[in-house]
Amino acid sequence: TIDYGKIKQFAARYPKPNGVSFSYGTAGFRTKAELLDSVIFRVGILGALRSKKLDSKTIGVMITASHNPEEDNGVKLVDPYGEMLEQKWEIYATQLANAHNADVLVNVIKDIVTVNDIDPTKESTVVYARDTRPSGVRLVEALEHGLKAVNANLVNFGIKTTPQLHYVTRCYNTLGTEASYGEPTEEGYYKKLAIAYRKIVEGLPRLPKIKVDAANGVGAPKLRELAKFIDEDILDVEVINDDIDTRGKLNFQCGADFVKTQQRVPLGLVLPAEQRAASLDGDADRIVYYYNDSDGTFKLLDGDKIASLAAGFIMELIKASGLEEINVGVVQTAYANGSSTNYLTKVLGVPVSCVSTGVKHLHHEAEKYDVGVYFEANGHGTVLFSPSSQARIRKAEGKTPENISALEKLRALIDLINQTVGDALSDLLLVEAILTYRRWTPKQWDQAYTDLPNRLVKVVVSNRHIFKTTDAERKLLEPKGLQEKIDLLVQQYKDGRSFVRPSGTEDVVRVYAEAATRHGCDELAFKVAGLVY
Ligand code: NG1
Ligand code: ZN
Repeated sequence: TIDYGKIKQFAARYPKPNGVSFSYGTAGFRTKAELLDSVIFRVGILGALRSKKLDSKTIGVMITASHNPEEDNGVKLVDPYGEMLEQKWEIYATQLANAHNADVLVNVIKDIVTVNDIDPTKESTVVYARDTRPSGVRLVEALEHGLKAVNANLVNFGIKTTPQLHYVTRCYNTLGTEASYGEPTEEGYYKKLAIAYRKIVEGLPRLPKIKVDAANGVGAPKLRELAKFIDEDILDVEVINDDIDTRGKLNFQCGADFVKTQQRVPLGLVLPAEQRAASLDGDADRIVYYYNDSDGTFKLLDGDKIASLAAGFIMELIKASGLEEINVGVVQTAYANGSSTNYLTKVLGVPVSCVSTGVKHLHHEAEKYDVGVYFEANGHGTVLFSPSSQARIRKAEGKTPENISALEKLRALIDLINQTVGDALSDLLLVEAILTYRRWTPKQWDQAYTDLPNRLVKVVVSNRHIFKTTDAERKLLEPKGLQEKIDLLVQQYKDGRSFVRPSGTEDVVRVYAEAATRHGCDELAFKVAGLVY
């Protein structure tokens, strides 16, 4: 049961800092690590309540600030099947984090218990992990105190990537059932991926070596670990930016976010022409690929390119398997390059939906297809196979050798792809498998379509909350009249497109523009930013 006196005792050690207000957004809570102790203590309590509410299922908690600077940290709750926390509960997280003293905190907890009809006598279990940030040690302790304050069962999963925490959460909750997702261990995760990877590439010539920039984060040791489970005759990978011990190096001039926003190779990478490389972010849930052209131009193969590669491959396999009734769809956000959307709809002929920024939106939309491929342009994404499509693929026998071989590959893909959340390590193997199968160089992959020149700028405004959007964030409703002005500008540029939205993770408004020429795109972005400012 819940002992409110005990909660108060523990809470006294975690006073809320004055003058800050916290908000559980698309990335959970994320800010300077020194502000987070009380927040994470309370997240522990909420995780336990969520577990009690869901009949003692195991809830996940990940302590990370992804691609943010090293001095930041953050925390996210993970629901039983590896999904993001249910939206309604995000409000409780925010309320708990902002309770200004122990009495208010206890009242908020009591409210959550009453409103959700939670049986306080139920057991609760929370599995948690952190990335390599130095502040993580202290914040894990705060989390553990929150869990102990409500007598939850603690499962410390140690230092892990965000997707590994999602994986293990789902494994715990499906253990021994028909829907078992795998062994709830780090080793189980590697074995599952490694076996699936071999099934797809076995017998095919190995690709040249890939260099992977691990952003000096948790992806470095974990990719090395994964590589130990995959024989060198099928994967040749070199991990660079693997220094997780030197302060200040995490995400510094490296990693997926740096490469995507700066459009250049990370610090420490020497990349000869036409050789592929990839960058992970600080918690290894994002990946982008790139190469240098023979004339030295930097070419990015971002989340849109990965989505197109994956969708093309999966559609081909489904056709070859004889299960043509299985539909494939792709989910993007407004940040997807217009050329990618055009390629997907016109060349591949696959339906594309556009949703608001934030993984939970993409994930939910992707669930509407038999096979839903979703990627943000920044490299976060995965592929979801619906339970019924999985059952059909598992059951089908195939009539021809072509059918049978395609079915085997589809089955392997279901295991290779982390279906709980975008996973840089799983996505890396997915791309490597497809490139191996197609015998493609990065340049051949890149030839599917040419990105329209694009520009993303941040504008600092006095109050970003006055910007209200509609149509998957592609149009502004407020401030009144602004959208009409943007439309007038956009019309002046060939293939022009631009939109404005308030960031969910930073105190800025983002302006995106694309157009047929670099000059036109930059000018459009500049002019739209001028309207916003
Ligand atoms: P915001 O700050 O709301 O634009 C950013 C990314 C999202 C997503 C979240 C993290 C861009 C333009 N936006 O969101 O794609 O990754 O952070 O959850 O890259
Ligand atoms: Zn991340």
